[in-house]
Amino acid sequence: MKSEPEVSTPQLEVDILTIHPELVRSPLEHSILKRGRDAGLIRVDVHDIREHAPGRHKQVDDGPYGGGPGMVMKVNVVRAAIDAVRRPDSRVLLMNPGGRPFSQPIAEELSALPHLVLLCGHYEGIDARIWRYVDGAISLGDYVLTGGELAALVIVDAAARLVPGVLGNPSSAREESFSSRRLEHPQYTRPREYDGVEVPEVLVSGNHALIDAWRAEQSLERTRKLRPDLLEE
Ligand code: JDE
Repeated sequence: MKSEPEVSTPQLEVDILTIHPELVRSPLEHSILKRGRDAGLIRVDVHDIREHAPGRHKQVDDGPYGGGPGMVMKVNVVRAAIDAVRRPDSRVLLMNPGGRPFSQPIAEELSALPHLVLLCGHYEGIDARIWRYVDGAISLGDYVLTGGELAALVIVDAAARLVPGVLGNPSSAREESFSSRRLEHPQYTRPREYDGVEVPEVLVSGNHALIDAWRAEQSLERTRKLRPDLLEE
């Protein structure tokens, strides 16, 4: 009887399409993302869009029809890069300032998908005919980056830490901060006194009911003061 090693598929698989693969790779090789990948909980691979450019010149961009500054990424090249990784269960997302604003609920939604394809745009964008081949676009916020790479890394980081087992500690990532629409309570560690400032007495009292109540109150107070918008609705 033949026995094969049991290799389960990662909870979340991500393929990142970029013209700067080395820029994207290094952050994936550190800290929690590295651990999650090494443990087989997530798979993140980076692909060079240029490998899908035909011909000797490997041209990925060209000047815009109608004139104007900058370059536009070629639709045939980007589409070929998508098709090389896309599966029937993929969600293909474009990093773009015009996209759906990224948030913790979107990170939760993405972390539960089997396969994400993150497409990093560059220059003045991608030929508009690309929209037929993607499922949506995500924006990190109202500013323009030099390319979608840093945005894609933010999305991978926020989604990966929600995959069960990726964070070392068992206390659920979903319970904290933004999921409950509250800022975190302040934290302290040793020394007990630093530069004349003492750790709040309650935290060394050993009374856990009192500590929980103090933390909840601090959390609410900080949110009221710094991010009152989180408390509305
Ligand atoms: C993502 N928030 C901002 C930028 C771009 C003029 C100049 C540049 C089609 O793909 C892109 C992607 C990007 C990079 O992503 C961001 C971003 N969240 O900037 C452009 C568009 N117009 C186009």
